Amino acid sequence: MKGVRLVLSLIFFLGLILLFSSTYAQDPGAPDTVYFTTKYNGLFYPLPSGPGLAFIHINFFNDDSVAGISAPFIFSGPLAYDSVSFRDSRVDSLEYHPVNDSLISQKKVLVGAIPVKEENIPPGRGYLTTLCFRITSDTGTVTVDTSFFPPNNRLTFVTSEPKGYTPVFVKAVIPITAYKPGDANHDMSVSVTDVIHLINYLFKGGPPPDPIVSGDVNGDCKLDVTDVIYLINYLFKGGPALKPGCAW
Ligand SMILES: [Ca+2]
Ligand SMILES: [Ca+2]
Repeated sequence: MKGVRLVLSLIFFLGLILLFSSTYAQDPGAPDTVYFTTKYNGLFYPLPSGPGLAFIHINFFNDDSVAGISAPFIFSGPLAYDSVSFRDSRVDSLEYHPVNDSLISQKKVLVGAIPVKEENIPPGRGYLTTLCFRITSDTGTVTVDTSFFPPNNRLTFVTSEPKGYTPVFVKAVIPITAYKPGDANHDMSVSVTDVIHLINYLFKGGPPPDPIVSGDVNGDCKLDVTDVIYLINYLFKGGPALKPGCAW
């Protein structure tokens, strides 16, 4: 009986090896890559208002067309998951870009992109998706890594053959920086000097706000003259409160 079990186990493992060697072919051509970006190279915690939304963009590069993507992620650090967004994504036009966050208690989320009726995803570079979080501490580091997601999802791109391969993956390690909305010169108070700092940056070649997201006081994800006006109204005319900057 023991012998039979041993033989069965051997057959099982040989089968697994064959399966993986045929399924996980070499990536043809230049290595396809999955990597992370944040708009201002960091995550930002607005003081004193507390957590604003933070965005970690998951990008991908492929030099051949792709027939399917399975991308499971695991994250750690002082953050609470909010949602997954396909805004500005290269796969947003696909009917099927499923998201599975049923394992979010383990800090895992699975993102897929599968052209069913559409053409394969053409070669290119840009967003796959964006993980949206609330940062829960004004200090620390957030990491996002690839993971395994049951029943059988690992980071995989599929060619049209269809063969799967694992793209190069660049793990994200992102520091958290605290800031006060409107405190463009980063002296921890908001005053007319910050108005001038913003004006100098926008119109006179001066240095950017530090961090740059502190200048987006109307929270519209852009830094322009409307932020200068908003800040002036807040300081001099009892205008509405400064908003945490949007770093989409
Ligand atoms: Ca200041
Ligand atoms: Ca703005």
